[in-house]
Amino acid sequence: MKRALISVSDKAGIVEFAKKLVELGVEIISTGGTAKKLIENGVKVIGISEVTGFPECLDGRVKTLHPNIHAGLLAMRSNEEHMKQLEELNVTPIDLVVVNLYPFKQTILKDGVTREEAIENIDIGGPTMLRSAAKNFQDVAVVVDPEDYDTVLKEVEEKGEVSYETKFYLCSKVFEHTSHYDTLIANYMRKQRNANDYPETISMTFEKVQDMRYGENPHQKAAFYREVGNTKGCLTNAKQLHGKALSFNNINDTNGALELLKEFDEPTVVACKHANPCGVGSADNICDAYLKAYKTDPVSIYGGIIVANREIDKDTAEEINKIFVEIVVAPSYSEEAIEELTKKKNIRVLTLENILQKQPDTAYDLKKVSGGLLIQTIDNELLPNDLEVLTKAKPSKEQMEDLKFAWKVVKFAKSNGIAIGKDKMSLGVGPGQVNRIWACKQAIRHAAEHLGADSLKGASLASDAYFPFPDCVEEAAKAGITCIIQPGGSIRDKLSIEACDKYGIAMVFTGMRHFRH
Ligand code: 93A
Repeated sequence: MKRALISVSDKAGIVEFAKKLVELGVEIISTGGTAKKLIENGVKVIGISEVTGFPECLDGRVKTLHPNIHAGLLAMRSNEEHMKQLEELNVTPIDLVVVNLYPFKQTILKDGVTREEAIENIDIGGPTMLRSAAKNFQDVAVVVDPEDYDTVLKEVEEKGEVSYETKFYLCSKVFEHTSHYDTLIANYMRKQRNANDYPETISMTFEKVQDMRYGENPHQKAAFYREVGNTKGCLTNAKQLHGKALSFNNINDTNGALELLKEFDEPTVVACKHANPCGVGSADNICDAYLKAYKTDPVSIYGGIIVANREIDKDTAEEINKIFVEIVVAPSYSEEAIEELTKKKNIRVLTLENILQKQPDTAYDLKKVSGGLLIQTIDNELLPNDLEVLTKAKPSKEQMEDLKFAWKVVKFAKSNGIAIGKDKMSLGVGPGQVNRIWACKQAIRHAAEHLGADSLKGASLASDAYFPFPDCVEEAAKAGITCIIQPGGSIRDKLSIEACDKYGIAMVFTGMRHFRH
């Protein structure tokens, strides 16, 4: 290794790295700011203009974009003709490129950043050099990540050069890095157009949060990635205060619980199992909300996930600790609550700021299918303003509150889903059934088993999609349910309305459904 080109925006560790290279007999070419820093720290460098014979110009927009650089990077050392041409053109080969790019991501994440500022931070010369060097990786080592400085130094020190395997590894890292960089630019541009569209090709990019021990099952490998951008209120921003690292299923299930929690403004607790709500309670204080969520299903909550939208106090922590739960997420905890919860080794305790912040309407919802990806806008709606009541009985104000509560719960149950609620408490949930009557029967059974059949008298039932037959109404009537909310829209709606009228049930049509698969 004879010649290195160093041009970095992130200058961390660069002085030490360059110094060692010089000690190993490598000469260094560098650009404006990088050269200045190196010289200030006593590293001998050749200015880029000496190599290009051209001044850095246009406020630095043109620094390294020159054939003297790119011929030096792209010439194949094993190709005699290439090497002969370099000699004729008086170009010296470059063996190592150290480049990290203008901080485009950091720039667009700044509050109030202008479009001009963002655009000025699109690096042109850097990715061009990375691409040239990576294409010619057999002859050029290319470092884009300061984490790799030591590996390169060690190999140059030991063998005088970087091994093929390391160069290939570094090259693959370059293309990963530049495509991430370009995707951030493409996404920024799409957002600038306020486009919520579906282009012919779509690039998305994520950054790793953590590796996981395994996936949905122990024989599957897994990692967790975060979106780049505003992820306030998202699980990727939660801070873990106690317990083992979250697993794949923990993350997926907690996400489901959080999405439901975001529908409630008053103190509310959601208990979830396998991403389905098993108990939901709202009350004047978080402890009562927890007790409601617990009571509705003291069996399923065991080993489940609890998310709360208010600070967890001592009383609530003591209640939670009476059973085994996997995860608790809340905006904060009182000191005594933390002391109480962390008595248990196996509980994971997390805080999440902005817990009620929803994703923006422009966010995409993604579903992976074999060989493809389904993309849709997220289901950010709850209820339309104009609800229709076609039954003789009309819901009272209180019943309307119960219906809305059950409707929120059913929105986040897997389809086919039915949820029953009363007095700001879910009584029964029947999620993920292959036909609606089973979901209905399950929700009723759930309530009857844990709270007694009487709990259903005067309760409200919500269905995530329309009733294809009046059988759910029949079932609800038998249980003593007095009002129902459902999208409507079946060709047999009339039969359901007639059944409601027969039993004195009030039924609200929403005109909006909430399938969740
Ligand atoms: O403006 S550029 O796209 N034009 C160039 O020719 C060029 N060459 C290197 N940006 C260019 N760079 C970038 O400058 C590097 O990728 C690096 O991020 C930065 C280092 O500049 P300085 O050494 O002046 O701090």
